[in-house]
Amino acid sequence: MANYPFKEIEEKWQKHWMENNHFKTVENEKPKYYVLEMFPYPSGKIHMGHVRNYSIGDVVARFKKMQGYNVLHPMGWDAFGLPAENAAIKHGIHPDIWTTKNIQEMKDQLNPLGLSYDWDREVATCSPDYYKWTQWIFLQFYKRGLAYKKESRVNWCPSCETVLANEQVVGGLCERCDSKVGKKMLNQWYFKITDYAEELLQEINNLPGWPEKVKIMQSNWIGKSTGAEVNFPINGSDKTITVFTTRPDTIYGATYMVLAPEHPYVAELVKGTEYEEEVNSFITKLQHMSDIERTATDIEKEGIFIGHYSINPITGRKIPIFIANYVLVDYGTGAIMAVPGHDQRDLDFARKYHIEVIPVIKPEEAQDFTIEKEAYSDEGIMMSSGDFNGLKSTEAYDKILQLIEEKGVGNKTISYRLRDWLLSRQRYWGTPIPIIYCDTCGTVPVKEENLPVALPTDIQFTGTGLSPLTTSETFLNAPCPSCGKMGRRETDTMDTFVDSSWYFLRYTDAKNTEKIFDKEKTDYWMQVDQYIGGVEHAILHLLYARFFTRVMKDLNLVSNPEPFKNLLTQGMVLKDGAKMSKSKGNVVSPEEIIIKYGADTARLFVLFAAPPERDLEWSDQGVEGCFRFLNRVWRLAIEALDNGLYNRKANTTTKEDKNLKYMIHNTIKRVTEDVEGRFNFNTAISAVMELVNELYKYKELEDIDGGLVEEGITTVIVLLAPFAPHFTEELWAITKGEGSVHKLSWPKYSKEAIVQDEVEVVIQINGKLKDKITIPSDMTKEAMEELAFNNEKIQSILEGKSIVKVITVPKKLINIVVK
Ligand code: ANZ
Ligand code: ZN
Repeated sequence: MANYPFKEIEEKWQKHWMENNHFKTVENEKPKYYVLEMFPYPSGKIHMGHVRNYSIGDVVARFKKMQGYNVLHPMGWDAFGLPAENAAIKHGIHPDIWTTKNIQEMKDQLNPLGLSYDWDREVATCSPDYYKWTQWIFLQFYKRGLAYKKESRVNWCPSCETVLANEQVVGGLCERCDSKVGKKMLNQWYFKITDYAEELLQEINNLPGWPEKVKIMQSNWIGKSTGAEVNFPINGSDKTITVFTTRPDTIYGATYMVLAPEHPYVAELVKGTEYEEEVNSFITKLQHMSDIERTATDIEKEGIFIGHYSINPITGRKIPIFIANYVLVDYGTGAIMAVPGHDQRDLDFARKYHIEVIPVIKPEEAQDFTIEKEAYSDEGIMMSSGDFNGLKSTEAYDKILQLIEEKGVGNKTISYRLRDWLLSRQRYWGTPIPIIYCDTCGTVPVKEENLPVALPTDIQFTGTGLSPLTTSETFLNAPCPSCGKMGRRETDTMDTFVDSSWYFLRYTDAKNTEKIFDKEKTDYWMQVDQYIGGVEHAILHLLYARFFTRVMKDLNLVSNPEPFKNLLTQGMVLKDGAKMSKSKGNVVSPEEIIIKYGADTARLFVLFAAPPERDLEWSDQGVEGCFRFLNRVWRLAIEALDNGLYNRKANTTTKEDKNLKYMIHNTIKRVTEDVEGRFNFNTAISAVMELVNELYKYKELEDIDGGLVEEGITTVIVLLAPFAPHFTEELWAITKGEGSVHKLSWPKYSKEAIVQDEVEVVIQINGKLKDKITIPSDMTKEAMEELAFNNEKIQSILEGKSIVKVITVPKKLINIVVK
């Protein structure tokens, strides 16, 4: 038989589903289920990673629908961002046109996959009816003091003359032009995510449906440290330097102090001294290093003595002050007391610059304790620490902290690594920040009724550091919302992470023109029951989305402060062991697979080849195998129908009948359990494959039950429906003649059918396993014992021994105790 006509079938059903609004969703009485895949950037091309992501989501959506849920499964576009602007500069095509064209092209590539999206809820973050609300959120944040402007040190590419996000600095170089990236002071907009640091951290504990590794990454990113701030007076000056330390117990071992080179005191302290020049050139040199590089453990520690000393407020010891590459200005207080005995970075530095090392904590059993190349960072017993000697370091920690507070030289504090979120971008293709600057009134927010602040079209892409918006006369000048005099608009646009921090809420009420969304609708749909996306979003996107949702909860816009109940981070698609990418030239395009085998095979393969969380290795044979499997199911169903197998009456209920019945229902059980919660689509599919094999064997028997064949084939079709939606829809139509397989209820297995009436029992001698036998499960104790004693293996072991007693547990074991 020829291959099944996938092309015809897939086109037919896609058209049918579309015309019949098959995937339209409205709120109703049923329990709801919201499944969401992270929306794509409209690059114009769908790749295998997308196919995998969306196939996973689609199986969940279709499965839950069959389980009786009202399923929300929307799709949209993360449509602002740099590539559109680069295309504009390079090809002279307007970002709007470029983006719209790409969205259409991607839709044209998505539709052939048969995904069950409700396209009526589509959003594109670059459309004014979406970014109007992004601006509205900005205004709410601004009112609450959660959006503010500050002068700060940012990554600056001197060649592109623009600010870069940390992620755009690769190995100290600009992602776009490979120039060395520097630092520059600029006035920028921030979101005060640090206000929510503690909440965002604590509530990670209430996300049982998130992968552990993602939770750990978020915790580390927030990076809470408890410790103390301690004031060290500068010798011969009225200034004090405050350090942040997590180890007050080591204060007796502080042998020098380090300031971040950018610490505001540094310039003052060296001004006009012999150190000034050297310090300045050191700072210039460091500007080319990212914070990540500077704090890497294996980086060469470098620094300079700046000619001053400070006084340890607990010991009175006078210690030299350095600046060094490894201390950052925007963590803690930008200054540290250096304890080389117990901190590796300090030790490396001290050895290099011949600074004294004083160990103040030793391992509990140690006699003569010295430090060589490795700092001792564990707990232990205090030494060289005055009155605290001999105490456990954990006790000394509290006592020294107490002393610091009593003496009034410092206090307990908490420090977070999380920084406020810099959202200003000097770019065109983003959401304009709705602010007007007025000479009289200062910084004035645009009135809500005047939103959106629309992106103008009369702009030039200068390719320099100024936002292209500065070139638009129509945009730039605007009356002050407060006094009406001519003011000037903010020309920065927002980081695209802002757009994607709330799109999942807009889907619940995507076409609302009056409000950002109706609370009743978000209350009905939220939380997202299952969110699916790449692990590369484990930190920023997911943290920002959590932050936004928390703020919206505080604004009473939503009820649940956590947006995503369950999170699945899917693995990558590899080929020849490497991630598929253009640069490696190992890309398999979804289009070519769909043309050759159809979408159902493509879907089946990406779901079958690996569990969703693992990386998936592309295999042409694997794809071929999935295609063959579908054809095998096709032939089975068509042949059974053509040969009248369904109508064949059986006379007996044979052992084979019972076995097939068992297989059918056990497959339902396995697939249900594998798909539900565990998302083990690969084992679910292989369970169906086993059932198909069994049906092939069964139909060759002489005496078969036609009803059972029909039940078996129907079960295969229904169980495969979420995976291969067109294929199963067509087979359903052919074999049943009416209805949609996707509107059926998910099958339930019969408990009776999966009771095995045979069980395996073990035979033991003196409690040791000797043999296993299969017996009817209702066999009596006596009959079991008789079988055991007639077993040849057992007889030979028993020879010459005397039997003390026999312990028999029905359905489990026979234990013969001998002497
Ligand atoms: C003395 C000390 C002794 C420290 C010791 C550690 C071990 P976490 O845990 O990551 O928060 N530190 C403080 N501010 C810094 C900055 N701006 N740049 C670089 N390092 C900084 O790290 C806190 C520890 O890192 C602080 O505690 C401080 O060194 C250093 F045996 O103080 B510690
Ligand atoms: Zn004004």
